[in-house]
Amino acid sequence: MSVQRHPIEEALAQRILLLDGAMGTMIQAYELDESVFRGSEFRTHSVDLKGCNDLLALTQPHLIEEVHGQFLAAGSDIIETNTFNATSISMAEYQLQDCVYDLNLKAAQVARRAVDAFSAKTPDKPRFVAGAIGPTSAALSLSPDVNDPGYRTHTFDQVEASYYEQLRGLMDGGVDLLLTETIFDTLTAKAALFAIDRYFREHNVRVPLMISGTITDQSGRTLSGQTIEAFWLSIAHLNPLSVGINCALGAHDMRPYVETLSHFSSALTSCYPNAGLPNEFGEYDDTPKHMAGVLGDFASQGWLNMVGGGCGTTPDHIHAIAEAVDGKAPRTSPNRPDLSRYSGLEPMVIYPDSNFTMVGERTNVTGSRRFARLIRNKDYQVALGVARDQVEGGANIIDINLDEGLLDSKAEMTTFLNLIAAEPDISRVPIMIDSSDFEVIEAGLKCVQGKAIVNSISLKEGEDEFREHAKTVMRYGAAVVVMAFDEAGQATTVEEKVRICKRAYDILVDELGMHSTDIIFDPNILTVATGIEEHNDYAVNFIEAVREIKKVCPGAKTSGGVSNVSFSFRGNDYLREAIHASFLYHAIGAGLDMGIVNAGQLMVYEEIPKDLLERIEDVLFNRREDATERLVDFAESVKTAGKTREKDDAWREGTVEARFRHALLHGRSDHLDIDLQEALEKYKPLEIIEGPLMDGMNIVGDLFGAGKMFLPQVVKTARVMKQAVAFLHPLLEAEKAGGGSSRGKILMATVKGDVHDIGKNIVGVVLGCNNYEVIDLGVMVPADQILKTAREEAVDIIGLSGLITPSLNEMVHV
Ligand code: THG
Repeated sequence: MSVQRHPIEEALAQRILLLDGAMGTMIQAYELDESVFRGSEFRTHSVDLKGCNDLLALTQPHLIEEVHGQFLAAGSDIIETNTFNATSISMAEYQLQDCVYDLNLKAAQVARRAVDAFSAKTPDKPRFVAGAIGPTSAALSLSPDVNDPGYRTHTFDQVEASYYEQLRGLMDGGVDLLLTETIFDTLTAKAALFAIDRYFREHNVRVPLMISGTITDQSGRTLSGQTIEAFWLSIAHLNPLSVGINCALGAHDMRPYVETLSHFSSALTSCYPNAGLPNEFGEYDDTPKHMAGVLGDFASQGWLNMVGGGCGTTPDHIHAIAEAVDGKAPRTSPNRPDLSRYSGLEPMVIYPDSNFTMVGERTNVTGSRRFARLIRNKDYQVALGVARDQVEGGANIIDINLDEGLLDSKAEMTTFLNLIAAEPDISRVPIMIDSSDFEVIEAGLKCVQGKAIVNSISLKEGEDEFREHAKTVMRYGAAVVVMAFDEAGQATTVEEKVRICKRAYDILVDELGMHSTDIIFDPNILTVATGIEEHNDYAVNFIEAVREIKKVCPGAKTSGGVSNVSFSFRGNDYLREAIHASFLYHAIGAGLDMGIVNAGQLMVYEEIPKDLLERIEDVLFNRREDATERLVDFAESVKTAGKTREKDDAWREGTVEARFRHALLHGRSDHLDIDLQEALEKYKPLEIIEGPLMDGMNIVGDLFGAGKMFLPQVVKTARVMKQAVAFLHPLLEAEKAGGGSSRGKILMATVKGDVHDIGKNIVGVVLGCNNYEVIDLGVMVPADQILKTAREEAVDIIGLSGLITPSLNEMVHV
């Protein structure tokens, strides 16, 4: 492959390049009638063709060339072909699906002619033709039927094939670039990108690729529900020249999204807004002056590499924008740290200081009898509930496995993932597609718009198959779990595990060019305490292998199926959970990044009774010959103890302070009201919050910091705290009513990107009790709203809340 820079990259290093404006609006101005659209070629076509703009490249090429010429004269560096709808899928509406290759070929040639004619006049300033690829009318993540959310009008393969045909025409017509634009459903765009990648490979060519998504409204999401960063993560694998935003909004409303994108995208940034929102007559009102003002400011902020106009923009708009950005430095891409990033509707990033990442295990027909029964009975609504419970229980990712002899696993994977796509509270997290049949995995990859994780591939069948599977994973832009298996079977010793993972790493990274951060090694969590001596080192071997793999495979993550370790104790859930908590504590200490777990059911390591913990750790670390027997014996007693422990009310006998501590640590709110009533005999309402409740919170904070509690457990704690504060709130208000005048106005908000608000809420209550006037904007609050309110309300102080790494950056930004 040549590393020579494309001429457009030379130009982009120098300046902000100008795209063109709207072809559609320009064509409308000609007020063409049916016969003009038909030309001589389609005089007898059976359906009306008026309004089929893409046909004009065939029937009225001079007219299209004239429009291109007007934009070039206005200053456009990049001209888009008139092919936005020129796919068989969209053209079927006019029964023109058989002309698609010709339409694209001719449109590319027309644009080529216009551009070449112009470039000849200004040899020092090259211009470019971008083959425009629109979204089609097929939305692969959305059902057109509200009563059937799993229904799709087209398959991924059909959409891919339709795009491929369009591409043949565009490429044969000589385009310089490809521009996939107005993406409102990322899965459809992925099908286009898949076709582009296939075309490049099959023809051994490559042209720079521009990708432009559409944020449909002020929600900041695409129509299919992705945030701009989740969208970016879904399409970044094709190494696009640029990623940007176009259509739907006017320039002004795009501001926060362009800013966000420019801060994280490692590709160049483009932006071509509509001339405002359509008015009641469907016309666009933003004037050239207005648009140029806003876009010129974006350029001054350093956000832009390419800029132009969408619907409603004319050569006058382009001319004004060209003047506004003239001489302004193009954006330089930020240096992004190399992190593991996945996405559902929202991004999921593993930072160096991230907590352990939990993959929900319950949506697995072999891992859950209940889920298996629901799928067999096609009781999908309840099966979706299993997925939802995992996410609500704290799963950052959900593992989906539908491998069962009696099921059509490919069909079930397709059905279930299509259904998940319609549930934003589930599909906000990335999907881990789990199957031992690679065809099922590929079927799954065709149903997810986010950046998914394939679970799994391995060297089991040798290097050739491994390479083929890995390449397929890369083509879909997914990350991948690699199991420590080779031709000889599953690795059980530390040496084998590390050797196989390193061998796989070298093939993936050095040979295939996979990003190391897209690899997740699973060095096999195997069952201990089976009574078979060879199994005794299984747990400790996994833990030690993780430590080594993290050293020899930089960037790669590690994972494992945690519940496997305790299969010997099936039926004794209490013991199994204690084993998982102990195993995880040590594995995480060795560097384990993620695990497939029952997300809602994690025990607090610190809470495992010490005598039990000792016996568990004897087994996990193979510390004594009789470790298994001792644990099995002990297990009999905790089995019954575990059952009674559920209803164990011994903690109710402690002091009220101790009871609050217990309730917070265990996330229990069932006795909260009684305990609060009792505490009120001793404390003032505010003192309860600042005293025993905060003491309990601090203990939880310390355990969390020490890795002995996980985020979902802490979230349960927060819920209890919230309930306690809610209970005390009216009393606090009543007390305050007698108080003096306001001591100042404080605005508080949890910043964009974060939903955590417990600390903020407590501070708010305490401040309120001290006669400060608190304005609380809630969670996920964008910067502009915070600043606007601060000004309007003339506040004295702004207090921002955020818990996780990305929100820290956002706080700095605000
Ligand atoms: N590595 C990778 N993927 C995996 C595994 C792994 N996927 C599947 C599995 N292992 C991880 N998932 C589970 C899910 C459930 C259980 C174990 C592992 C489990 N289930 C209870 C049981 O079988 O006793 C369920 C009982 C029930 O509710 O029916 O333990 O290692 N990459």
